[in-house]
Amino acid sequence: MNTNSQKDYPITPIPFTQVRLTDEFWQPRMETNRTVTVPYNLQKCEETGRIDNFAIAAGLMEGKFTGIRFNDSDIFKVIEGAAYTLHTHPDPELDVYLDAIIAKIAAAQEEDGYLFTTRTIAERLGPENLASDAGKTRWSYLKSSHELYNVGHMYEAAVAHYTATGKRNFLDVALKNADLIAATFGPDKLRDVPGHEEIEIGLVKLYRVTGQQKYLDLAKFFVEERGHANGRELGGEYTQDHKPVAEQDEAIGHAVRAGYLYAGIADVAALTGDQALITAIDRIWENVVTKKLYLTGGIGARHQGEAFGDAYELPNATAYNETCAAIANIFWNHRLFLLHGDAKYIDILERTLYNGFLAGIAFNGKEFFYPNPLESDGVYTFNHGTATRQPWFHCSCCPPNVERLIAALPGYVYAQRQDEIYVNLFTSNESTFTIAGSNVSITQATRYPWEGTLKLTITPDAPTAFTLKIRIPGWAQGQPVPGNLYRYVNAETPGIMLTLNGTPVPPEVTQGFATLHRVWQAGDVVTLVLPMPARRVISHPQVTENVGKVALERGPLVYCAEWPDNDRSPFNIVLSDDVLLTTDHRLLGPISDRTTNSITIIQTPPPSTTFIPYYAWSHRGVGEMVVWVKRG
Ligand code: FUB
Ligand code: ZN
Repeated sequence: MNTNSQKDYPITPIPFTQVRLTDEFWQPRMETNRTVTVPYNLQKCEETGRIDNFAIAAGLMEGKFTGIRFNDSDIFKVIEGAAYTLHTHPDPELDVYLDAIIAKIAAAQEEDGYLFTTRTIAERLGPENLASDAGKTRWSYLKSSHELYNVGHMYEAAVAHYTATGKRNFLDVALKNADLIAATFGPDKLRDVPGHEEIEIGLVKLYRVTGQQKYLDLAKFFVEERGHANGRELGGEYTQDHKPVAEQDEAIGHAVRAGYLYAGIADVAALTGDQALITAIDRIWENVVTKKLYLTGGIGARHQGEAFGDAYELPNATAYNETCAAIANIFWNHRLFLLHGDAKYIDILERTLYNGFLAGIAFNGKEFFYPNPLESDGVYTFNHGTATRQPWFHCSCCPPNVERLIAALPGYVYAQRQDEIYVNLFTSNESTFTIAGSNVSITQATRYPWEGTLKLTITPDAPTAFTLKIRIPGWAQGQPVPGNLYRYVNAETPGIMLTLNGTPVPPEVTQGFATLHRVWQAGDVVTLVLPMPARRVISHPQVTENVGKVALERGPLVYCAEWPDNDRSPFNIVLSDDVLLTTDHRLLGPISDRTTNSITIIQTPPPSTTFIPYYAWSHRGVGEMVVWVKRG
């Protein structure tokens, strides 16, 4: 591990290996992820030639390059997710299988560390193997080649694999490649940047695991070199390469690229203390949450360029909202929380997690959305050729990305700053950590997101003084997101109740956290009640598509109206402000399994209108769905 006494995030996540989910919402999804999605993604990588590309590059088998120039990255992400599952569920068969794939990856690596299967195959077997836009020679077309993007994912995967297994077989491949890149790029070397960011995050992970400064320096170089035309043509807005990062103030261009860049900037800023980068990243965040964020936490409004739109350009049916962009948004907001300690970032993370992200994968763990619109007529084939989830894609960045996030989800629940513990996400779990020299366990019991009651049982191995900081979500305080992009029609907030060992404690909320400091004794119990009425939300008037419309939320969930639950088209629903909204538990018809016990919002008197959680839409065939209905 890195032992440098350098700057870093002041807050550290409690690792996912120390948090065991026991809840009914996420734990079954993690199990589906481990038992279905991981093997499914591996099988897809086999079937589609993604693994063979490495074997062919290595000369281990005959064939030709198949697919897109960045297909290498998909198997890296799948390995990363699989490695996380090995931590918690040792699986010798999976371990051996991953080693076999890693052996092919290692064999495909060129003598000097270069790894990019399409070029290696092209050089061995002929130029027809060079995927389009890969660039004629090494590093000659970084704007589009994805040479640096692919290996960024490899670094993340290799660190995950090394951490899970203790084996260096993958890490050594990654380091050899990173050493080549560090020897090639830099202020006195080749001054160019990746056209698709991602390597910055990967390099920081390599730095953390090895303690080698050169990897952090390289990440810093790639961040700072953007927007500087030192002997090259700038990539422009699409790749966030239009002006220096420290001068940027608007989320722009391809949304996944942007999200990974912003996460990478946060990493570099935290590790170097660079205030100009922190100011820039804060400004860009402000821009997103006040002008470019969907209610679901999705980002990237336009299909064209998979890109952010202009301020308030948030169309519903044609919303792109790539699942990978939601994931990037989660990564970015998590890092900003670690930097600033403000709950508003976890609020955005939570909104994205339960809505814009979770819709991206079907309950069965093997069908996926790439774009995530907020409205569908059941006809427009927004999902790269279909109007419902698909079992993989030709360009299949999203399915492995979903896998790696779900596998690591418990790592987002808690965080620690010296003798402070942050309770960020609400989900039943058992966790252990060390604080002020004591071993402490926290058991969290809740039916979140269906109910807003939370019970925390604290068990230190000896009485220990520390501070417990429990997030009070913005939605519970009458504000869906910071700023005025969205607001509740009725901002009145029912009282939040906090008790300690049965005695009410007035919640003192600082930076969005209720703070309790005391000498904790084994068996201390804290309860938090966050009332969860169904609430109407409206948009800023400049979101033209939503003028005269209203959406419904309950707790962290955004709701939608879908065709099977309503006897009229969801497009014809009119919801007046005075009609009573009641909530109910119900099973979503034929898609019943343990995870589908949903809450609906019913309009009385009849005709009732039923809304289901947005993440659950499109499980019962193809048809109409709307998030924003007419306000009567
Ligand atoms: O370019 C690699 C990935 O493919 C991007 O992150 C996605 O948006 C998709 O275009
Ligand atoms: Zn994607």
